[in-house]
Amino acid sequence: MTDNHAGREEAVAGGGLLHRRTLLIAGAASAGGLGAGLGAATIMRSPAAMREPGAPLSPYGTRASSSEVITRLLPDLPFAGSGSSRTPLERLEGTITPNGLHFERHHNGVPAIEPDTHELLIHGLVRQPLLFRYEDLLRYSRESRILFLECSGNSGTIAAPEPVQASAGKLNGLVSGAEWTGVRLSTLLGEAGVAPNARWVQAEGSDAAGMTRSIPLSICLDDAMIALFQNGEPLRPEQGFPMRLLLPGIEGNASVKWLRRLKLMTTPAFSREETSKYTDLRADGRAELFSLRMGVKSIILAPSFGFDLAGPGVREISGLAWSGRGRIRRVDVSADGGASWAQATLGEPVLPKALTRFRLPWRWDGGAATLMSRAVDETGAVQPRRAEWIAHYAGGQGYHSNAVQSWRVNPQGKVSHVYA
Ligand SMILES: Nc1nc2c(c(=O)[nH]1)N[C@H]1C(S)=C(S)[C@@H](COP(=O)(O)O)O[C@H]1N2
Ligand SMILES: [Mo]
Repeated sequence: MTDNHAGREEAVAGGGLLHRRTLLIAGAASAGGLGAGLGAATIMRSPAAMREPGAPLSPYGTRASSSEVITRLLPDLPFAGSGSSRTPLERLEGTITPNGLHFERHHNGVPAIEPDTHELLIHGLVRQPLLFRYEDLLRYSRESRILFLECSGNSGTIAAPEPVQASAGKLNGLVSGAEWTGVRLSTLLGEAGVAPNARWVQAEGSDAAGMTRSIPLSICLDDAMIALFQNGEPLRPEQGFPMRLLLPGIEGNASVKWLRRLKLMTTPAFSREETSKYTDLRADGRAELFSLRMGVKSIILAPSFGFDLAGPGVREISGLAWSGRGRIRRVDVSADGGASWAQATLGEPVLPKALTRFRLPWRWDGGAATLMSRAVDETGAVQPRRAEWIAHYAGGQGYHSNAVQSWRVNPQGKVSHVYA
């Protein structure tokens, strides 16, 4: 038994799922593939690009002129102030979202903030209140972490009575992955001196929404960060320039952008964003308040809605998985609507609270197939099936939607969103 499944296909579950170590070699096995019929002369002739110097240096790179322009997915009727744009997940590869394609969620637009005049105040139950200018924070030692950021309302349409027919990004693009660099919040809180009776920290943004969220002190003293850079560059205005709170694994709403104030308190403030909004009413009539941690989740991006299959054959199923509790342990994929499952390969390194890419080869025989993915995280938490997720909540739940999603491929290769 070799470890490498190159050259042979081992079906490991129904519907044509192949062992995860099956090597996909496009075209080589099919008729008219690589090499056949090409004369040496054809191969040796140097292309035009080799016969003259290329374009000069440029101060800021651009896309390849022939490549498709990938943009954020904007709502059909964008209105000023509150709204969101989504990351076109199905058009991207790997796990890092380019800065210009990071999803946006603003409650009252993007404020124009001059870093020279912006200040961050830490006050309340502290030994000494402190005021930090942007340039003060730039002098602190920094750390970088690759993390996902997901809006609590992401994938909320999974609760709709009929499956919404839209692309994976339209349905799930309120999540992005980036390398964030900044200052550990615990360092700044340590300087201010946390009073023994402090339990909560209220964060406030300096946008016209005056967004405030109360966050348990334990999270602020753990891995919370004041982010100053995103994927190597200063934060984009849309992501909170000059500084934002970044809470790994926590619902996006609490990562307050354009951060101006942190107040230490004994209790939460019970602001609008943590009472009338971002509270989850359960089927048993009780409400989950401060349900901050994002659940274990995965979505299939290839194949997905909008990318119909041209014909039968071997292809790769791929998608993203993440969990607010830590690392992804495994992702299982089904091609027969959940009757059987096969384990996918996880892209290394698998980082805690970050997007993880999964892949699995699949031979589509041209029949109807229902594709699903189900993630398990390192705490053993399993992504719930849709019925299970729906049953947990009272009607109308749109937050913390981490239910398994399904794509149906019909015999014509058309991909649609289904409930299975
Ligand atoms: N000050 C402020 N912070 C904010 C928001 C906002 O409107 N104002 N939106 C929140 C919500 S709901 C989410 S999901 C994330 C989105 O971050 P992003 O726009 O960088 O993707 O920011 C959060 N922080
Ligand atoms: Mo959000």
